[in-house]
Amino acid sequence: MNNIEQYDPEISQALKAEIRRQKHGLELIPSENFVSPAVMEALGSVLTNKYSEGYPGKRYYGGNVHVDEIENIARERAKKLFGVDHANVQPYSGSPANQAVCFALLDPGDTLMGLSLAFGGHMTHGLKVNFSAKYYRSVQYQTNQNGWLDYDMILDLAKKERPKLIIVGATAYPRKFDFEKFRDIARQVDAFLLADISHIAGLIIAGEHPSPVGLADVISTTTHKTLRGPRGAMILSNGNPSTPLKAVDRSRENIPTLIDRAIIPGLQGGPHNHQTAAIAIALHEAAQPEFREYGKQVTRNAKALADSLLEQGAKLITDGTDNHLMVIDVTPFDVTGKEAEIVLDSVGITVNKNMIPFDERKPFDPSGIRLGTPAITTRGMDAAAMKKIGVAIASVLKQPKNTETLDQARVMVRELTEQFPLYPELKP
Ligand code: DSN
Repeated sequence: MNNIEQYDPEISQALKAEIRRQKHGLELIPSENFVSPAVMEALGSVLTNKYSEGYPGKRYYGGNVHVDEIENIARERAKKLFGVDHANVQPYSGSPANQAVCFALLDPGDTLMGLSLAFGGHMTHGLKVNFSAKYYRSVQYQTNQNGWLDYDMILDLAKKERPKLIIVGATAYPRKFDFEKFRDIARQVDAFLLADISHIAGLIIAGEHPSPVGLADVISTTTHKTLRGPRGAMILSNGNPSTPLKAVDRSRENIPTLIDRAIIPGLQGGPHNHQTAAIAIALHEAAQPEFREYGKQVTRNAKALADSLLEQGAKLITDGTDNHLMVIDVTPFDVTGKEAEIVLDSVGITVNKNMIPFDERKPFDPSGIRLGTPAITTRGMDAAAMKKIGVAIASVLKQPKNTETLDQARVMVRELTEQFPLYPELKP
């Protein structure tokens, strides 16, 4: 058998270049992270060869004795780590997971309510062009002018629109969610409550964010963000044991069965078994005391980075952060979000352009950028490093055309990435 370098030089070259980019750059996109070598090993394993439609013990294919073992381990680890009765570890990723929740709990045309993407929500929370608004009636809530959720406003909207499903969760909200308030709102209008904890799952494990368990009816999460696993997702719930081969009523107690039946036969075919094994390994890692310390350092670093940026005169949405991310309004620097993303990329700092509340610009060139600390914290970076990064980002945004400033930022990136190496075993 040939390796990639011998068999496919074109792909090999691009892959090596990506290894160099990750090793020598500062990855500040808050939804990204660096998995362990063990997680990567599972992703590249023979498990990718196997079909396993169904669930452990109830498969439509033979030869699944080892896959059953792996999926059972993944499910048990997820249940124990989050403290829930049931875990489905088969969703291919976050969007399919949310699609499965909608498929399980709603009929086409039913109303769902989520945070608008333009205010930090996610496409699957009811964006006009997404399945969540094409097949369901979507009602969107917003933040207030300063970027904070306004729970009275959300309650008023829920009472007016009577959604069947309310979604709490975000991709660019720098503050904590009050899951109790969301539970009360959902109960008042007799709606199911979905907590999409994709961004904050690792922080919940680390005790850095309250858990929605016992408050939300169903919880979805990707596994590759603060949880630091492979790309993938899980759906967690409490209720009666799942009976995936039997149709059940749409009640809270039956959510485990409703979710399992929504995944297969509702939406998906064969689970990605290599991904399931990698999720199991990541859950084992997340159960270790070091992971708790990692999660705490992620939020400490986010605060340190936010403080450094504020000291340099940056304008942060909600004036700071209590989680792993922050959104900067870059208009005072006289650049657009797209320009900021490009110039920071040119010095080795990766961020993404992002809408700010009540943005007057368009999503492809909005007024903000979003940054976060999960990936650089995995490299071991600390508050002192955050201070340097904040100073460099602000100076680049203040003087995006000054070659000396850009060179100084490049030097800072090189020094930090050498001080905190990534994947030393990978030599491109
Ligand atoms: N694309 C993810 C993010 O960047 O937050 C959400 O799915």
